[in-house]
Amino acid sequence: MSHNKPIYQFLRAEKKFPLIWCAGCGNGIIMGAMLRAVYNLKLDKNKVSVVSGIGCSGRVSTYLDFNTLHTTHGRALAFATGLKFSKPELTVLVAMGDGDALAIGGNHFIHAARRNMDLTAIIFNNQIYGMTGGQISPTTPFGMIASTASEGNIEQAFDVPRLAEAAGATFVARGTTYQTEQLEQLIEQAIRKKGFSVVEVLTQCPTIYGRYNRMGSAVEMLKWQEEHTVSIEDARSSAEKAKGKILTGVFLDIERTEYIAQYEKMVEKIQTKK
Ligand SMILES: Cc1ncc(C[n+]2csc(CCOP(=O)(O)OP(=O)(O)O)c2C)c(N)n1
Ligand code: SF4
Ligand SMILES: [Mg+2]
Repeated sequence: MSHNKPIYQFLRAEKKFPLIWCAGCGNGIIMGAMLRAVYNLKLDKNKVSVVSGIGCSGRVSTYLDFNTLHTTHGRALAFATGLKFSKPELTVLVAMGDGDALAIGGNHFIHAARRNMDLTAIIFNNQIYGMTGGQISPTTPFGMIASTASEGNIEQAFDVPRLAEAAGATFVARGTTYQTEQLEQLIEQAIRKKGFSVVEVLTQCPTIYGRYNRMGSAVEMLKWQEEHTVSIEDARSSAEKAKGKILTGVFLDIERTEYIAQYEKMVEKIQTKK
């Protein structure tokens, strides 16, 4: 277990706590996993940046003592792209809600993946717009209840790993707030990757999504994750275990020239022509 690591140095606890997140919200679990991943990689906190959008998840940048940007809804990847381009020495983590990353920010998401900029996108997928009271998002599963879907969602949800892979990401993973050690490792691997990395995190929102869908307490929602997910490795070894389950783990880890490296090659080519 790695729960006692001194990650407190990365928190703006004295200035910014208490958190606005509801009791039982999974966002703090994701934040903890991010911090342990940064700690494990021995990154200098002055060379780490966390860029977030707007939403409950977006508040994460407020609480962290890195170089942080709390940007506008859907635009975190656009800000992060500019930041990484001007300061390539920074490790840039981009924290986004599911609505943030895939609805209003959907275009930025697919183009950041296509470009393969060296960013780590972490999607806090609570399957709903939490902050604004429970509208459906592009990851709300079919049939689930939301403030804008009182009879059940009639839209199909994105399969985030497949979307990220098709758009061009070079590292794609899914974790959960139930499997905290796996989540920490996935984020660590994603940060290590030179290229556009995506970690989708299934997280519980007991206050809005859980209440609309009568899923019970935060603990019961975590139990739901335990019962409804299976690691890719276990799924490979047993089709029976995998039946009807959501897969977790690394879906894709490939090499492709990263955007800034490609850009530098172009500059060199132009300069040698002179
Ligand atoms: C341009 C713009 N449109 C709409 C909003 C209102 N708004 C704030 S947060 C949010 C949705 C949040 O959902 P999600 O991104 O899933 O984050 P969560 O709160 O669930 O973490 C919306 C629609 C806004 N702030 N800015
Ligand atoms: S509304 Fe949901 S996502 Fe937002 S802080 Fe509360 S539990 Fe978390
Ligand atoms: Mg959300």
